[in-house]
Amino acid sequence: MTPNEHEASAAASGAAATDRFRQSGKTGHAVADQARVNELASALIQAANDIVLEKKVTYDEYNALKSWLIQVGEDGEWPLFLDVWLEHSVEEVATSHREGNKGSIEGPYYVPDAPQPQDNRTIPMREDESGTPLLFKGQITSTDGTPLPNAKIELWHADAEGFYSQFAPDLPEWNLRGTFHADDQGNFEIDTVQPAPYQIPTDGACGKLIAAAGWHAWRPAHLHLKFSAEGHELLTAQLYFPGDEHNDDDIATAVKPELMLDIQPAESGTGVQTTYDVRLDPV
Ligand code: MBD
Ligand code: FE
Repeated sequence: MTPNEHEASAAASGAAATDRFRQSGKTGHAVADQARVNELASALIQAANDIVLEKKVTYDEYNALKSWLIQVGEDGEWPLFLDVWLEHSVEEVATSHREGNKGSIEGPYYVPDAPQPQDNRTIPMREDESGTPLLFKGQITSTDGTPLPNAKIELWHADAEGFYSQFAPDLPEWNLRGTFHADDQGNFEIDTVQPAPYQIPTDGACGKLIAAAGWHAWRPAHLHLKFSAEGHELLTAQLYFPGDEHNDDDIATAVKPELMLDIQPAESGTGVQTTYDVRLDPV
């Protein structure tokens, strides 16, 4: 853990992400089917042993792995580690049957029940929130084109310095987190600001691995979204900004061409705007 409390330390954001996961209702789903546990655990152990034998892993390397795994836990970075390096494949399996819009991983920083702004339009932000104003609008329909009145839109994203509220210090609790509803034609318009690219904490176990392997720690700037409507599958997505230098080498492998926004100068004259239409799969 870093002694500097003013930074978004790995241990602090890791602890927050671990707490969030424990409160999420996603825990405790023990896989009851013994045959399935046997199948998955055996395959994972076999894959790890195959690597040791094939790569001729030494005792020094084995012990480095052991201390690193211990540190992942101490830093609370299991949610970060899994969501960065594994969730994209789970998401692919979970959504491959869909005909509607592509989704992407949820990541470690979602918080449910974000406030619904009174104007159903402006995401909670500081009075002097920095960043390019962004009007994000679109229409939510079923895959057959039927508008989905009152569909729910949850939006959360980093600020213009790349920090997420509730996972970095000194930010208002719900900064840049909001819940909105589409109108009777499924249309929505949300005012926010453009997020900055996100760098995974460099001072924790995940950062240590990234440095040791000579990788970079960046995700391209992104909006996180959940779209939901009665009778339809929940769509968890991320949307990206053309031109970001990390669109092609996202550390979390969560970019898809269908998730690229079309960013235009705002008709209002201030900032930018983008239209993104969403088709949800019926259940
Ligand atoms: C993020 O902001 C994120 O979206 C993911 C997937 C992992 C780490 C930080
Ligand atoms: Fe993110």
